[in-house]
Parts: sequence; C-alpha cells; structure tokens
Amino acid sequence: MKKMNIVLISVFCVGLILAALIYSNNGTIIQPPINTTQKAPQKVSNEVTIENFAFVPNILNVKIGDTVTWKNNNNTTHIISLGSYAKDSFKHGETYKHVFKKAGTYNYHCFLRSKMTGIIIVS
Ligand SMILES: [Cu+2]
Repeated sequence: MKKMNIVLISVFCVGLILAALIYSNNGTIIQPPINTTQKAPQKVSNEVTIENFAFVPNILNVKIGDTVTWKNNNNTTHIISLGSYAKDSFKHGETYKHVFKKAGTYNYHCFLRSKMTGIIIVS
C-alpha cells in the first residue's frame, strides 16, 4: 500500500510539472525577436578611375567575388593588364570590369604604359 502511494504521488508530480510547462509555453513557439534595424551590408563602390594617367585609388581593397570597375577619364585608350587574368582596352568614358574570385594581392598595370600601376587587394 505504501509503495502504491509513492507511485501515485510520483505520477501526480510529473503531471503537475508537464501542466506547468505547457501552461508557461502557452503552446506557442517562441521566436527570436526580428531585428528591424539591421541593414543590408553597404555595397562599397569598387571603382578605380583613370585620371591623368594614374589609377585612383591606387590601392583598392575588395572582397572575394567583387567586381572591380575601371573607368577611363583620360582622353586616350588604356589596357588593364592583370597578368594572365585580364587584358582589354577601353577608351575615354568607357569602363572595364573584372571579377576577383580568389583572395590575393593583384598588381596590375596599363599594358601600354608600364609606369601606370595599381594594386587590388582581395580578401
Ligand atoms: Cu594606359
């Protein structure tokens, strides 16, 4: 008889705990609060302009997968030479784009003017 009482009390207690849990949770799934102030990452302009036979900025930091755009503001044609990665000519007012898929430091120059140099750092 004593054993039976212990079993009954145990079952009662378990039931009480379960009831308390269900009541406190109210049957709803608790969702983390949505942060409405969170903004999309700012897209920085990965643009290099060619001014007076120089790349501006001369050193540009970008992320893997970013596209770098060179804009030719000179009145002459330039050719971006990135080793074996890219070589293309573009005239005044035109742009040249290249996607950097691998991390690294990319030294480039104008194929027509070896003194025109720049660096793209991809991380
Ligand atoms: Cu040039």
